[in-house]
Amino acid sequence: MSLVKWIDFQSLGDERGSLVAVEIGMDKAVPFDIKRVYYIYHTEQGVSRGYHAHKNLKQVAICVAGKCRMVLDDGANREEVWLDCPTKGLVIEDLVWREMHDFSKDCVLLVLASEHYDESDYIRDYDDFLKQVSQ
Ligand code: T46
Repeated sequence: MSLVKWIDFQSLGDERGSLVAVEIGMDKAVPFDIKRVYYIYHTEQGVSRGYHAHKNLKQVAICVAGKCRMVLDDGANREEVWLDCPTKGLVIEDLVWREMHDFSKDCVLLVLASEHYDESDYIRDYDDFLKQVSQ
């Protein structure tokens, strides 16, 4: 089964431009209650981010401007996708190693998260991650 799951958000555009609304509990497009929203921007050229997994955190990543390449790895399979469309959300489940590469200068990556920030939820060592997914 592919690690790559997309949510297609409806674009409510008109002649003035485009708008996407993410509402909780309406169409249930996002498969969890959102407890936190953060965004990554002004990433220096050539810098990669991520290199971790989460024990208990589901997220949806939407590239609202520019683009970046996301690598997802569940310990058995590794897949990569470009995030480059404000109407497409990438669902990232828990216990998935993620890396973000090749950020464009104008990239703004918006992330919807199912839990509050908790540093103890991070698995930052790839060998630890492999141990945890093989348990
Ligand atoms: C993820 C990928 C896609 C906070 O204080 N609160 C927060 O909610 C977040 C997300 C981060 N931080 C602090 C922790 C670090 O001092 O912000 C700093 C940068 O975080 P980090 O190095 O974890 O950033 P990324 O880009 O490597 O990873 C982030 C998320 O942390 C992570 O959950 O899945 O984006």
